[in-house]
Order: sequence, then C-alpha cells, then structure tokens
Amino acid sequence: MQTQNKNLNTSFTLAKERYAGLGVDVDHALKTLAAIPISLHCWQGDDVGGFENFGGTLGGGLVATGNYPGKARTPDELRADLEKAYSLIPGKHRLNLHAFYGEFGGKKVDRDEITPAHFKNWISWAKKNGLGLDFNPTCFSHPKAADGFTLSNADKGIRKFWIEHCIRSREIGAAMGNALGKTCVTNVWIPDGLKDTPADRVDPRARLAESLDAIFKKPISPKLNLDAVEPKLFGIGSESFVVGSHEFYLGYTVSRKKVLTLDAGHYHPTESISDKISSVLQFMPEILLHVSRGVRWDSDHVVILNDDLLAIAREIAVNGFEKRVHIGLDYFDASINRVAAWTIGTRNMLRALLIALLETPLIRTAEAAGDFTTRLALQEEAKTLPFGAVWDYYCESKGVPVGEHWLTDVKDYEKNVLSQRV
Ligand code: RNT
Ligand code: ZN
Repeated sequence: MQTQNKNLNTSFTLAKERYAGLGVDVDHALKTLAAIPISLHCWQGDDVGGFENFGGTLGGGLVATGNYPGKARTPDELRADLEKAYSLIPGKHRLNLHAFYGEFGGKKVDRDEITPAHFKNWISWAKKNGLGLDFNPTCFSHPKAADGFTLSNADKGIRKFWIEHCIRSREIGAAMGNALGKTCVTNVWIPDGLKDTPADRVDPRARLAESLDAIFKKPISPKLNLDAVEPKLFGIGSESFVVGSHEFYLGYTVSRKKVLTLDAGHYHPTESISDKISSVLQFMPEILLHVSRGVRWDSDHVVILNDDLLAIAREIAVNGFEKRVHIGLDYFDASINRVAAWTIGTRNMLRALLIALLETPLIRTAEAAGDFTTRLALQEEAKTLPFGAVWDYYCESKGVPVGEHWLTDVKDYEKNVLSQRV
C-alpha cells in the first residue's frame, strides 16, 4: 500500500527495512493493529454528567476537576464531539456508554426503569458510524447511592433497586449486541465502601456476591452481551474499605465465569495491571481493561505514552491476546479540550499497541537462550526504532491526520462549535 505523501512513503519504506532486519513483518503488524477496537468512554465528553433530568451531582468518589468550556450538554452534542474524535483516530472503534446517558425525553426515568428504547438513538448512530457499543449500569450520582452503598447496601429495598438497574443494563447491552451484530461488554462498577475502618468486612461482601448472582441469574447469550465486574482498591470516601476488592472479583469471575475488569488506576500506585494480564488469563477466557492514568491516586488523567501504557500494550500484543482482552479507556479531564482528551488517549493506546506489535522476536529468543545481556540490549535499542514512521504511515493510510495535524481540526471545532456552547 502506498499513500499520496512521498516523504511518508520513503520514511515508511526505510523503517520497514529496519524492522525486517529484526525479524518483524511491519505489514502484518499494521493488519493486526487495524483489527483491534478501542472502546472510547462517553463520559470524557461531559465530565461524567449524564443526561438524566433530576439534577444529580457526580458521586461515588469520582471527581472531574477543571471547567474547560464547551462540554457536551445533550446527546446530540456528545455524538457530534465523538464523531470529531473518531475522525482523528485511525481504525474502527467502539463507544462505551453509561446508563445515565440514555435519552429520556425530558421525563424522569429512574434507574430501575431504563429500557433499550432509551438507547435507540445511540444504537442507530453506532450502526450508521460502524461502531460497536459497550455498556455500564450507573450505580452512583443518585440519591439511592448517597450513603455510599448500592449492591451491598444493608437495606434490602436499596439493594433491590440497584439489582433491577443492573439487570436492565445487561438487557440493554444484549439489545445493543443484537442490533449491531457486535458483542457488547456490560461492566458493573459500584462505589461501595467506607471512609474509615469497618467493623464488619464480611456481610457487605456476602451481600454483594448475592446481588451479583441475582443480576446474572438470567442467561444471556455471550455473543450478545458479556458480563464484566470491576474491582478497586480504594476511592475518595472509601479509603479504608472497598467491598468489591480485587480478590473479591477475582474469585467471583473465576467461580461464576464472568469477565474481570482491570482498571489501571485501581491498585497501589506502584502496582501496574500489565503484570496481572498473563496471570488472570490462565484462569479466564477474557478480560476487560479500563486504561487510565492515576497520578498519585486514581485521578483518571488522560492516557499518555508512558512505560505503564507500553507494558500493558506489549502484554496484549506480544502474546497475541488481542481477541481475549477488550480494551476500554477510562479517564475524565475537564481542564482541557475534551475532544482532544479522547484523541490523545486513544491515539496513544493505538501507538503503544503498534510499538508492541513491532517488538522483535529476538528478545524472546535471547531470553529463552538465557542471554539476558542481549535481551536488555535489544529492549533498550527498541526504544529508538523508527516506529514513528510506521505510525504516521498508518494514520495517513487510514485517512486521519498525521502527527500533530489533528490538533488543527480540534482547534477549528472548538472555535466553530464548542465555544458556541454558552
Ligand atoms: C471508577 C471506575 C469506573 C468509572 C466509570 C465512570 O473508579 O473506574 O469504571 O470510572 O464507570
Ligand atoms: Zn474504570
């Protein structure tokens, strides 16, 4: 394949030769990359606000700091912003929707009343744009989550309310999977936990397990919807105890054959999810990632091309786990242009995957031979290989802006569209 741009083609050809010398088939790597969908999280577009009509404020310990102008206020605005972002990202991707982004026609539709009908515009828009959809029940920013407990609440009525919400959510997920012919992953994350040391850690966890079993009782074809659950170590307001901890959900997903979600911001600051991938995939067929960036805490900063991201990407790419690892993004920065936030994070995720797909097999060969000197030497040399030329060529061949040129589009969009939202 050749692009119109002569310099790009020359750089690409040279890069290809360089990689071929290391035993890497660049065309094959690009083909693999093109088949990996990234699920963009709708909630970056409006600071996790949602479109309900009862004026809730962001809860569950989630914090979106910043007040950059131009956030989406309606589903149509959010879709327009997403379309702009997708137009700057190479490849075909997905959208990850939260339940409170339904379209309720100005009515108060409570969480235990949502149906696929409230998402029909999202579904037809996704179809039109060739996107897959993923889904999440929204178990926060709601009066019934105000005491910090949802599925593990000691109050049976409150538990029932959230169970019903989650049951409906996976039915909506199945409707999305069915309408689009692409499996939807519906991810349950709950904020449940305590600020200070609990006296009882057992009962809330027993209640959570029971609630989850009730939610997943009805069989749904895994072709339409996959059930995922997301652990966390601590949150704001749940510093001392989180009911849905890593061990809780690890045990749950293995015993109930569900999908485990690994969020990059949900562990100790020095503990990264990259090392967990090869462990958990020994015992479960698939996982979901929430690729995020914690800065000192689960702060959900925009994903950058750092060592953590590269390590995650290489665990997927080098091991051929592309079909077993669903990649979603999860961050929300309200201090910069939100379309740019999506674009930067998603392009970085793809760029990290590309770098990983271009990894020379000689590193593994060296390790297998016990030659750790060569392994280290090649790992370090890899850091300055010409992957940038391959990435630029890939963007050009997919019809999206090369290098920083996407920023011009975003600035124009800001001037003509976002800045008018006052
Ligand atoms: C919170 C979890 C969860 C949320 C989204 C909005 O710590 O990471 O995934 O970020 O559901
Ligand atoms: Zn998450």
